[in-house]
Amino acid sequence: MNSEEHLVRYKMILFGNAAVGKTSLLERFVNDKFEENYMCTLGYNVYEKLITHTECTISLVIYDIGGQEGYRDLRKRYAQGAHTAFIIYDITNQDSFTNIIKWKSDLIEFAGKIPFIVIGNKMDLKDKKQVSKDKALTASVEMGALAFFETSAKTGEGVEDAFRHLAIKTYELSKT
Ligand code: G3D
Ligand code: MG
Repeated sequence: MNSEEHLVRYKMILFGNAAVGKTSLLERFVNDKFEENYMCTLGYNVYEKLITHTECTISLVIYDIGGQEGYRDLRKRYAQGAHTAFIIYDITNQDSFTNIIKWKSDLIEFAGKIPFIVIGNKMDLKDKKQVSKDKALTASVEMGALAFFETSAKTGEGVEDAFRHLAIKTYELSKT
């Protein structure tokens, strides 16, 4: 069976404080935004990206929460049925890192025990860095994340790798 014949589809969500770069990471990663403003009354947009793997093609259907992300009810609806996730902080903002624990408990409460990876975004802003890579890596392992990546939505560094890694790991885990 070739990879085109075998398509798997995952709903992916992005959790993290406002302004950590969720939308920017998506815009960087996804070339073709599909159904722009789809369900905007519910406060989110949906994107799709295909990832080719040796055994299959993975369709990541990625939901981006909008400006009303402060509302718990909206986040709950946003997360329902998700298969995989990013938990994102901003490397220049200590509070956004402290909160990743809270984001993980919301994730489990709303979507169940799904695979996720931790992302430290804005790595281009090295001069303003507040969260060390070592500290973030340790926290990620303790939280049970599949992996930890630093990224920059601005330069693109690490972005493709992070999404690909998550998609492929999610698929591999689904086989076990
Ligand atoms: P959100 O969707 O998590 O709320 P956004 O975050 O994607 O809207 O990004 C919030 C701000 O951070 C934006 O700036 C955006 O340009 C900036 N940003 C996002 N990712 C990066 C990055 O990797 N590097 C740098 N330097 N900036 C980034 P504004 O000024 O529009 O608020
Ligand atoms: Mg956003």
